[in-house]
Amino acid sequence: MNTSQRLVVVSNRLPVTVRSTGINICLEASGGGLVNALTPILEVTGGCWVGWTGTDFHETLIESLEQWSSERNYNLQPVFLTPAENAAYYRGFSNEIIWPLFHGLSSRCQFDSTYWTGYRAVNRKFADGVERVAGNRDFIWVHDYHLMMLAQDLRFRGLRQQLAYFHHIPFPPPDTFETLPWRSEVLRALLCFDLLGFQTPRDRRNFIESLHRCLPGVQVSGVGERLRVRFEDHWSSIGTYPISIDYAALAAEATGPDVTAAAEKIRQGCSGTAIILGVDRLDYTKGIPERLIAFQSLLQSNPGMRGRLTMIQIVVPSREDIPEYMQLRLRIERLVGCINGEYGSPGWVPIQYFYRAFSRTELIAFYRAAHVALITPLKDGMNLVAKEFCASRIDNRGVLVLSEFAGAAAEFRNGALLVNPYDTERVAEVVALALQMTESEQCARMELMRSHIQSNDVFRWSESIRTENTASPPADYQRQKAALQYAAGLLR
Ligand code: GDG
Repeated sequence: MNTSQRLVVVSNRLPVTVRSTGINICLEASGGGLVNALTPILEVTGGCWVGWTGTDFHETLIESLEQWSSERNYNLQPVFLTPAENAAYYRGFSNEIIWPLFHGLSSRCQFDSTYWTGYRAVNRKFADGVERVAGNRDFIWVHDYHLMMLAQDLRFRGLRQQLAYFHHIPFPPPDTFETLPWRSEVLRALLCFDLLGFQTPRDRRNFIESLHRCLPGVQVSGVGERLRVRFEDHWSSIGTYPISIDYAALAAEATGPDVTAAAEKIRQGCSGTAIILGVDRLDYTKGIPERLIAFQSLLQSNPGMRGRLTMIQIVVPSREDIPEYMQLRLRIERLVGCINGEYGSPGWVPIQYFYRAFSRTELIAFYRAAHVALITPLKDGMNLVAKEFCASRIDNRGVLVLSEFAGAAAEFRNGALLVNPYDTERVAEVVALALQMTESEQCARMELMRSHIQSNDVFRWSESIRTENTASPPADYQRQKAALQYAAGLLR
């Protein structure tokens, strides 16, 4: 993409949250790194964002979205989903098949073929939305596992624009991936993108190995960070682009008087004890019960530490309509209750537990108040909390204890203390080491991580994908279209 090219972003959700106040509809901008990184580019290029509203068809909402767009230099193109489409595409295929499978937890998958049918249909619905807004010279950038079939659907309709895809979650090893009943259909569709981006070299390697395993005839060329794959006369560039955060904004916000006052209040609320912090969306991939068990083990084997440290665990509600997530919440709350009941003493509660989202200011205050950030997902595409914790540490203090299975571990090998989240006794030992780390070692490690994030922020991330050279030998679109039609015929 050249930087003047109009950008069309496609993601599962629009960058706004719809709130209904009786008869009125109100739109609130969603926060987050992706929205912050992409909206300036959309503004400058007069682009468009295509995504689900989170609702079924809604006449008044269309007017509200048009009103929103008219106040900015970019448009929001809504996709509406019926409850049945939501159940099959989002709750079913995305959350009960791809999410657990790609995080290496295949025993949790529900391989229901109606989910697949629904997923295909909704990807076509997104293609309708993209086709409605895409201009000839646009750069179309699709995000994440909800929309893996989209490029194939768009090529089917004859769209020839540059199509890029970024995969936010891990890509599993071939032995895991090949259990997906629709493995070759998914890979064929992904190879209709001109550019495929992954979080880590390991994800990209797993993808390439899965191609070799499941798609005979695929050709891979190149070495190092950027590879090129040829399949049925189409070339795709495959690269590693670790996502990041808006470092400058976060570091600046962390110096604010509101944050400083809130951090002080948090420390006082823990009676000056050392603070170990966990911040996660409610999800079984985040390893929250395992982390609580590690903390329990720390208290069990170090009686001298009791009363001298506090764990703060923030859990942000997520996917609450899925029974498995509610069971996870209950499990976490039972564990917190057991540990507090067993080890607490008058004036000291070992775990402060919050099941809600905090404001940005409050969240940064938690980051600044903590002595140790304990981030131990069982598997994670990147984990932005780890990067946000470091960016907030304007004092260059604090220790990051990080799961070796988080994408961020690939960048923080020398700064963080890496742990296997399943090895709860070792996690407890490493937390004990973190609490004893000298200030000079904390400083050296934190500086290393902060300067890495500063020079590899979210703007650099989006720039590196937008300017990637995807130039490929001119595709023979007629042949490619015929191959796609043949593949689709096999699907019916
Ligand atoms: C997916 C992938 C990948 C958390 N608590 C509060 C709050 N947060 C914000 C954090 C952070 C975000 O939520 C969580 O991001 P993560 O990266 O940790 O995890 P996922 O939501 O699972 O994201 C992940 C990511 O996509 C990007 O590619 O890193 O691997 O799973 O930004 O700040 N925000 C507020 N209050 C809270 O209490 N305001």
